[in-house]
Amino acid sequence: MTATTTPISRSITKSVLSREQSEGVGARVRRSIGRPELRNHDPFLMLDEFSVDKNGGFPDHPHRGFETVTYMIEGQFQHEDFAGHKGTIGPGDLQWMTAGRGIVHSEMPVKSQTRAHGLQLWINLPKEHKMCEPQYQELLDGQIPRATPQDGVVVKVIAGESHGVKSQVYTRTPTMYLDFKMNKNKTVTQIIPSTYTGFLYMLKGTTFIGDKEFEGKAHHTLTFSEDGATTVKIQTKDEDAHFVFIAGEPLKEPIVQHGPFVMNSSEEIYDTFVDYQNNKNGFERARNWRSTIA
Ligand code: FJE
Ligand code: FE
Repeated sequence: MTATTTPISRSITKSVLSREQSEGVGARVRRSIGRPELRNHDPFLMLDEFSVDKNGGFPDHPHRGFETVTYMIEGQFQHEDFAGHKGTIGPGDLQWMTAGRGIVHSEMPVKSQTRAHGLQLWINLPKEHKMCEPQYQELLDGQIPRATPQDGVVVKVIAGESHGVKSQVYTRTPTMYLDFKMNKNKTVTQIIPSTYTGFLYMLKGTTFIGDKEFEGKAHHTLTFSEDGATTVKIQTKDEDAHFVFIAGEPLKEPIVQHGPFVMNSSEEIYDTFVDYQNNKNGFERARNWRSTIA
């Protein structure tokens, strides 16, 4: 018999740099989750740090079977869908969109500015929610609760819980999404359920994670060990840092993805093509629809 002990803090198993690549129309993205080295990070499908100028964007396109979470860092971004849902989000604002059975929409920067910069996360939906009615949860920066575990550490709680502060966002896939701003020379411990997979995506500065002080720098994704530990220890040294902490319960269901459609089998993907083509089963309003912002 071998005795195994669960470590206190998760450690880092992988560090991957995301360089800019082209996506959409004239948009640049640094792809984190979803790139070859970071595929199948169940329940997460994709994380892009996007940067779009007034000539670029993500014009009319569909989604089915998952959620897109758009979090703005800088600039103004517009959204319009085939049901007439329209809005603009600015720095610090959040749009949590459950595509469910079907959304067709356009995501474009507001034209009168130099650039729109943010993060878009794709979260897979459990089998029983893939064909749900679409839903939006929109939060302005000021409506997102903050935890201040100590001076010089501010955590925006987008989803889940940090230091006693809870988000009201409804997650069909259990998810934590935290935005950390840490001054230099700070140490903070974040609690994470033992079964969650997760990672940090660094936006600015340098962090040191776990007891082995694994170094994380800007535009790197740092994946957590899956060893059942229920904390992540995060330190800064001689630089301030800004990063997002994303974790969730793996669905452990088959994933068949074709671009913006993510289902459990190739039959369901085939049915999705037929539905999209024939404006059925959630795509009714796609018939002859064109966005006015693209
Ligand atoms: C998409 C290509 C795409 N990253 N980041 C293919 F570009 C997209 C897509 C996005 C996207 C949108 C925003 Cl606002 C931010 C993004 C990819 O829209 F869905 C497919 N299938
Ligand atoms: Fe989209």
